[in-house]
This record gives sequence, C-alpha cells and structure tokens, in this order.
Amino acid sequence: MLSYENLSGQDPELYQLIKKEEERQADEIELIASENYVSKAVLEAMGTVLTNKYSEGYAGKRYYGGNRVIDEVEIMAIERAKKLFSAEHVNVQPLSGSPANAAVYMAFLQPGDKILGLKLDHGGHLSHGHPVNFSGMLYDFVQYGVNEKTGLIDPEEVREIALKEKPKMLVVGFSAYSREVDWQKFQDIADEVGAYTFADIAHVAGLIAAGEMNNPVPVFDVVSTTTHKTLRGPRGAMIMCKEKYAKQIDKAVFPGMQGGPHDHIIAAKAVAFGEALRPEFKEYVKQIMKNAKVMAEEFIAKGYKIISGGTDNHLLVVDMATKGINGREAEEILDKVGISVSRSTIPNDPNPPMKPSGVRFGTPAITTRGMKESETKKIVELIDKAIKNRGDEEALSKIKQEVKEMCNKFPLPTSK
Ligand code: DSN
Repeated sequence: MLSYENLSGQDPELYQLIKKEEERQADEIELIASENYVSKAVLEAMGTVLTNKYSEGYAGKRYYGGNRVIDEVEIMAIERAKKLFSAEHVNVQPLSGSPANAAVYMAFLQPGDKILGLKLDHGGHLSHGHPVNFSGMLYDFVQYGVNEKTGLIDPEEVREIALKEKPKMLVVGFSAYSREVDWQKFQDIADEVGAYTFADIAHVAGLIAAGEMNNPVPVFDVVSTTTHKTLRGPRGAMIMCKEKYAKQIDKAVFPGMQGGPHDHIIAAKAVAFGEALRPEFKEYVKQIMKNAKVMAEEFIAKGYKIISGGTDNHLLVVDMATKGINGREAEEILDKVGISVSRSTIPNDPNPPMKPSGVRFGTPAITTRGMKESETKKIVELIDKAIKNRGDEEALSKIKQEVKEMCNKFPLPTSK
C-alpha cells in the first residue's frame, strides 16, 4: 500500500478523495474493457522527478539542455516496445490515443483527404472519423460496418467500399469489436487502391504483445496503441511504423501535435513494456482470453445475446434488449452493486448513443486481480441476479456485499 505521507498532511481534502477512489477500486469489480490496474512499479515510475523535465525533440536532438538521462529513459522505452511488437520504428511520446491518431493522420495526409474507417456504432472509435471528432471534421471519412448477419467485419464488404471510394488511408481498429483480424487481407485491399494502412490496436495491444493475437505491426504501414489498457501501463500511447515513415511520424508528433513529452509517463511505459516482455505476461493474457470466453458462454447460457456470437479477445458486447433494458439502465443497475461496465452501441443501434442497447464487458482488470474461470462465472451470476432484481433495493444491496467479499479475496496489485 502506498503511504501518501506528504500528501495526506499537506492536502488532506484531496488525500481523502484519493483514498475513497482507492477503496472503490478495491471493493468493486471492474469490467470496463479499456481499464486495468497497474503494478506498483508502473505507479512508482509515474510519481518521479522525471515529471520536472522539458525535453522537446528526440534523444540526442533536444531543444533543452540536461536531457542526457531522459534520452536513456526514452531509448529504453523505445527498444522494449520494438522487441514486444517487432517494430522497425517506435515513437513513445504520444500523450494518449486520440493525439496519437491525430499525429498519424497528420503524418500521412492533408486535411480533406479521404479515409476509410469503422463506424463508431459498429465498434469503431471517435477518432476514426466521427463527425463530432477532429478526425471527422478535418478529413473526408467514409465508413464501413460489420456484416448485419454475422456481426463480423467482412473484408469483401470493405474492399467494395474501398474500390468505390478510393481512400488514401484504410483504418482498421476498434473499441468494441470482439474478433480476430486477418491484417494481411486489409493490406491487400489497401494495396489494390493505393491506400496507406493504419491499425489502431489500443484495445488488443497486450494480447498482440503476448503473441496471442495477430500482429499488424510487421504488415501495416503504421500502428497506434494506448499503453494503459491490456498493456497495463500508464495512461498514454505510442506509434509504431515502418522505418521509411519514421521521420514523418516523429515530425507529426513533435512539433506537429505536441510540445514537451511526459517523461515520467515514458519511464512508466518502459516499466510496463519490461513487464510485458516477461513470460508471466503471456500467462496473464491467456487467462484474460479464457475468462472472456467463459463470460460469453455464461451470458449465452442465461439467454443474453452477444454481438457476433462470442469473443476471440478480452471483450464482448451484449445486447441488453433481450432482458428488456437498455445499456445505460444496465450500467446504472450494475453501478449500484459495485460492478463497473460501459454502455455500448450495437451495430445499427435503434437507440441513441446516450442510451444505447448494449453493454461492453471486458476481463483484463479482473484477470490482473487473479480472478479465473470460476470467479468469472460467479460474476456473470451476480450480474444476472442484479438485472433480474433491479427494482429490489434490498436484493441489490446483498449483491453489493457479495461483490465486496469476492473483491477482498483478490486485492489490487497496488494494495498488496
Ligand atoms: N475510451 C476508450 C474505450 O473505452 O474503449 C477508447 O478510447
């Protein structure tokens, strides 16, 4: 457990809030597919004097003095990331996923250029061309979806759109898609129309790093990822690309998009990459995927409808309509019992985005706590019980107690 001895004395009000959030995380079940718990070592690296430094530029070519140690830290993060993903070039400075994606577009395209990306309500991301996002405002996005019957991205459908629209870039990536991707098929489509290929692997990066899912890095022109989801690092991102694009990517990140990199976060990225290179990380990822499969099977057995019928990765999207509620209602019911989930649109959702039909469930965080198949089954039981008893406050408070008891047996890595 961290001590916070200075913070608690100097700023007790803020300290109390941090303690409250620490307790919430410890006592509740986290099923938000994009969240995870960092190790003590990652957390420690974030709280270091590296935050004091300005280091615009890159190792050996900075715009400020005193960067000899920072250079070593950044090079360490880059080398570990290269090894994890077999990448030719890595930029570890992006502050988060959307700025990373903005830098990718800036590196390859001009405003107004045409890009083909997955629709948000089919599992895509805001930064893949949604009209309220910079991507949709600055670039001419056309979008593909998942197949209506299968819930899967069908490369043939994407090819037809690509042949008709002739985009300059093809984006393959998602926030709420639970299936494997054959990256080469998309590269072939892009080659046919002369488009760049860009993979956003923010969700599945850890699964790819562990060798448990297909890796687009050796195939695609450029790949972005956040570092805080399945990779279990600090909040942040990175971009990987072929060596021939290194200069334009680096220029787009700095000075194109950002000023000073967050060196304490880059240090924590290096720590997380170091952890991901260890054999234990592969075991962790295998368990994430086993838990997700069991979760899908258990939901199906209880009459829930899973988009695409199951999962190949760490997440699943469940259409709550069969249970007579929408995703927002489900999120609120589960919040009451200490289970955090995120509402989600489903393909061709009849409901609006604030009250979409689905819920996205993910297993990375519970797996970090050490929960396995039997706990995952129990969690689905608790979810189902909460939804069935949604009008019964007493029943909900009993479920909340069960959740807490279960959580207490599986402390967070930073509480041990
Ligand atoms: N907000 C992230 C997610 O939940 O998937 C994506 O950026």
